[in-house]
Amino acid sequence: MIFLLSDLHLPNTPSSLRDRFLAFLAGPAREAEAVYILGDLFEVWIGDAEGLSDHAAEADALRALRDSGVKLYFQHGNRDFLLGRRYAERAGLELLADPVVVALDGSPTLLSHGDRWCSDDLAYQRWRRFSRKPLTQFIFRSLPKRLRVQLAGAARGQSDRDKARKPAAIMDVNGDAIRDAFTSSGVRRIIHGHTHRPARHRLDIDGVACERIVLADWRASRCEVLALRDGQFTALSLLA
Ligand code: LP5
Ligand code: MN
Repeated sequence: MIFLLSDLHLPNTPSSLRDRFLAFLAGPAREAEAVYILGDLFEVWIGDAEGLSDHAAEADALRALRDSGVKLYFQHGNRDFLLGRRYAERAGLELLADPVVVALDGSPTLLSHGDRWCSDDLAYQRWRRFSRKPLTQFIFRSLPKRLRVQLAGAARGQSDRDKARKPAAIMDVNGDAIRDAFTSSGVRRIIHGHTHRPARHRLDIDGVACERIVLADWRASRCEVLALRDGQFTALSLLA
């Protein structure tokens, strides 16, 4: 069995979502061969030093799961793209490129956080290019914690204000970007998160039947992971 999840947005304060994630790691995840976390596991990430103390419980639980023999993979989201090797090593996470093709149950599958395909959201794509530059990240990482907290808060505030004004359609993936992703990778299946629009879309790409699966974001009323067993996908709810 393989589990895939994304967009938990775990805060650095106690939360029911964190409790459910820890219970998942100590429970159902133990049955898995591998767990793929496709980004935005954390609400915001300003550096590994802060992450190691604020998210020590998650690191310990992930590490215990890894030590029990379950492979753990992590892709960066647009909130936690600064998660680095130090935290990954501590938590037993293998960092994956975005996008990446992996064989899931024998079928090549393209995995991504998904934000790269929201190409109609020009303001976001500008921010994405800027914030992913090594120089930007180098400067940000060298700032004192107080300033990094302030800047991350400013970016979050601006993002929320901008989102309130954006048409919903531009915050979804772009059809041509998805078509390009299918044709350039040659896969028949894409799995991603980010858009908070969980669904299974069947598509015809140049006469080939393809599928795009969108993972669910977590909230108080929905904590869901996608399970793949014997070629079948099912959503597993973690709400008691
Ligand atoms: O995250 P969410 O769901 O609100 O919306 C996303 C897009 N927004 C973002 C911005 C993040 O929320 C900010 C997270 C910061 C974490 C890291 C620390 C800072 C590192 C700094 C550099 C290394 O990803 C949103 C999309 C939406 O998804 C749907 O796809 O629309 O995009 C935007 O809102 C983009 C805005 O239009 C512009 C971004 C504002 C940035 C303002 C800069 C001010 C501070 C400068 C900091 C260096
Ligand atoms: Mn996201």
